[in-house]
Amino acid sequence: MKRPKLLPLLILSLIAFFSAFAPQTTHAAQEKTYTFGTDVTYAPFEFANKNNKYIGIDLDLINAIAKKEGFKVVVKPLGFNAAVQALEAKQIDGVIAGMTITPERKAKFQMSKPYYPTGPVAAVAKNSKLKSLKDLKGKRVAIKTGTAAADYANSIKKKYGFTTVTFDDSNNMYQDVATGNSVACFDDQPVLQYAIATGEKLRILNKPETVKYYGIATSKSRTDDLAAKINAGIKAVKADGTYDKIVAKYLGNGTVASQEKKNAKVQENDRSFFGLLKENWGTLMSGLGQTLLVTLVAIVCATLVGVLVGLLGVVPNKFARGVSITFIYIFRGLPLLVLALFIYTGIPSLTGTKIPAFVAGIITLTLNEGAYTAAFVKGGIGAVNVGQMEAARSLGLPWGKAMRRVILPQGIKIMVPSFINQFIITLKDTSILSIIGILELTQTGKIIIARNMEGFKIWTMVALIYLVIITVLTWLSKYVQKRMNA
Ligand code: ASN
Repeated sequence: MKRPKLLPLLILSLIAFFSAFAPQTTHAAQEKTYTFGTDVTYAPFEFANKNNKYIGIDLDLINAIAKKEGFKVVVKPLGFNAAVQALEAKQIDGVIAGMTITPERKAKFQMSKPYYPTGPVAAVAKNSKLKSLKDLKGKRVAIKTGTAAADYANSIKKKYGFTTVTFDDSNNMYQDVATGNSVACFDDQPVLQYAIATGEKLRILNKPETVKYYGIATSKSRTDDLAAKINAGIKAVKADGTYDKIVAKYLGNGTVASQEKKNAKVQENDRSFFGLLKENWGTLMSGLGQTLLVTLVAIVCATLVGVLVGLLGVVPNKFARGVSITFIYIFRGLPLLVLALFIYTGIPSLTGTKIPAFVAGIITLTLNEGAYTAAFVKGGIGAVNVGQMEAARSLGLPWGKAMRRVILPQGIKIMVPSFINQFIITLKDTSILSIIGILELTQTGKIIIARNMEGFKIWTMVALIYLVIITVLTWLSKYVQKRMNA
């Protein structure tokens, strides 16, 4: 039979592959794309709509600015504090998240021209008897990490004698007040007003002491003209009426009544478990897709690293064993969350090079799960009777061959259950990566709940999806295990 002409085929596919990545010369490709971090939910400035698409004044504003100034934007809902940290680490180009311009922030970041007036206030449950800040004495108050409202609350904490508890997003903070765990929360006036107008059972307690403004933050050390473009863009959209249109689109004539009408429409949706499941199915599935992708890549990388480090731990070489012990010690010892933040925001703030969230997530899981894998690989080999190695060696087999032919086949059988266990743990651990903004299943759940406040039903759905996948994974592993033993 004639051999297929492989060489031309190979060359053709290489050309196709590289041309896909070659710089495009079209105009569109020359427009620079900038990434902006935003809050998970901060309506009317940023929030997910019914189809889980991000909308809001901030989103429309940055898109209008980009259009005017000829650049492209990608907006990532990281959560406010995480977005600010990502900007500090230069992982993103800017933050647009209802971000108050404060002297401290001006010192740290390049803050744009002001665009919307704001100020921190306290809110209590609608039916609460509290009347003023004085009534907060001895009570527990909710604040949100890293916000101007939290700084304000902390600054008057002593004077009014309350204690604080911290949340990562506004929605959780409001829930804490609604359930009565905290008697009040501190957030920005326009955001609280909107939340109340759209059905949140809260009441604003006081007036802001001073008027502040929202601005868009970029990094101070940039050498390009992004900050100037943003300022020029804000000026242009304010001058030509685009900005007013954007605000009117979300706030209507600004009255509570118009919001209540909108809210009534939302209530018409099917709020039953299956209604919500149907409505959010696509989003949940895309989150699951990301979870599975991260899990799969991480399992492959962690297994490779783990087996390698595990083997290093049993070779007759002190240095190699030292490397193995240190690796396991460090990466098994570090909490996954700390490791993820260290890689995603810690390292880039030192080196100045971006690490995409997906890559940072994979590195995190590879190091952590790899360390656990290394430990049981080492243990599995160690569990094979020492007599076996001695016997193999006395038969004249060199160490490497004895390891491969005699010890490993027995060791691997011992390790299989641990591998299965580790795969399942890896799948579950991906949820921690929601902290660095990977849109996996858990983060997807958070975003949906931030929009519809259906915590119980949505977390039940998320939990069920995890359980289904873990069950399938377990069955699959058991099947492989049986085949191996057959
Ligand atoms: N308004 C907050 C601040 O300026 C930001 C936010 O919660 N999205 O600190």
